[in-house]
Amino acid sequence: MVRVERIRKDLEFLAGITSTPGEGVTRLAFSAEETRAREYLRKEMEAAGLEIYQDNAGNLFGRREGTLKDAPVVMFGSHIDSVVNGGAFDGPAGVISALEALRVINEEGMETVNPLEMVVMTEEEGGRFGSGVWGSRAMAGIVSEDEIYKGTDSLGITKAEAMESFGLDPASVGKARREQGSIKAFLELHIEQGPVLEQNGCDAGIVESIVGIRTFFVTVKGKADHAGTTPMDFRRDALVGASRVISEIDAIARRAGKGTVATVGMVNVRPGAFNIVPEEVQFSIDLRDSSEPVIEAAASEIKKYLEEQCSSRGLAFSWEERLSISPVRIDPGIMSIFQEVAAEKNISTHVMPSGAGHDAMVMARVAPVGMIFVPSRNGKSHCPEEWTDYDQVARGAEMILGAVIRLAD
Ligand code: HGY
Ligand code: MN
Ligand code: MN
Repeated sequence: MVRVERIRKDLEFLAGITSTPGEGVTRLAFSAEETRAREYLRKEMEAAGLEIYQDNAGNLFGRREGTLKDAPVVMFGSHIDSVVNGGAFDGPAGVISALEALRVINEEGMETVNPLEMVVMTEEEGGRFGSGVWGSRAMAGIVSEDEIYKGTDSLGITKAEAMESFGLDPASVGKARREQGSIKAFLELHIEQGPVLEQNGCDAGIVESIVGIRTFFVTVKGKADHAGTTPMDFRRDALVGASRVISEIDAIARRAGKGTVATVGMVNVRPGAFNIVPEEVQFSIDLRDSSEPVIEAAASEIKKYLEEQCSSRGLAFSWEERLSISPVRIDPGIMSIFQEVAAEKNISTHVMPSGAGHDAMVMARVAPVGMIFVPSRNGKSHCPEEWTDYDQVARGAEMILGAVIRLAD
């Protein structure tokens, strides 16, 4: 049996490692906070008898050998990097469930045929460099040179520089790629980040599909001018143009499809003074749907409207795609394993889609994946109010434990 007091201790410790104490968890990729969190996890992983290693993308692994040495590994875990001012459970709930499952396997001296690896994925959120699911994309072999050497964080630091300060060699990221067939299954426990489980009074969600995600960064370029002396007809105001596009993005998503969502979460205005006509505006677009063609159509409609607005206002623009991950269907075999385990352990479940993106949707390129959710109080996430009861995490951890044992035998 997993032990909820250990899960609580781990999660409370990690919740305290943040660069914004009192304002939620901020633990960005390759940061001092992530380093401290990893030091804690390394100690706990060692105590659980795991062989610890890090791959060339920065993913941290704890491995337990099986009886069949080079058999494909059963991998499970999640991430510990967060969004800015985020919550304490998005990511860590999955990492600590994996750790606790391995503690139990170790304490009970269980043997498995396949080796087991828990994983702490690197930069799932993309909160620092704008392109997330980095660790799983490195394992799937779909990272780009540009994002390593060109993409920068808000301080102008490139991912390459951040990786070097983290003791990694950015040029060798390719070595993190996993061969097809080398991973028997990848399992992830995650908080639901929505209200469905709570509304249905269910202990756990069994995920059946994960939405596809496209993110873009758009820069609209106009002309800086004096706010007092420049007549309205002579202006090339980048912010007026960008704001027309941003409100149309909302309308396009509402028209596109039932589950289509689009979010403009970041807007930077330059030079950003009250008495200067804005010269340049950069904004992000996060577009999601369970159907790829719907995402395609919405993205091209947004781009077309951007072109029209810019040409009619004498503005220029750049359109950069940062992330493009296809929608994923979860392996039905793994879903039924989760159902069996839940039934055995008297855990109530609800089959559901995931509107949030996760490493599991990328890992589906290299292995069959399975995903379960544990409830989020009031459906809140990506904010300091994010909460899941520790015994709810423990029930999810029991499902991960049961599924891992089945898959590794
Ligand atoms: O953005 C997401 O869906 C996830 O929380 N990274
Ligand atoms: Mn998240
Ligand atoms: Mn997450």
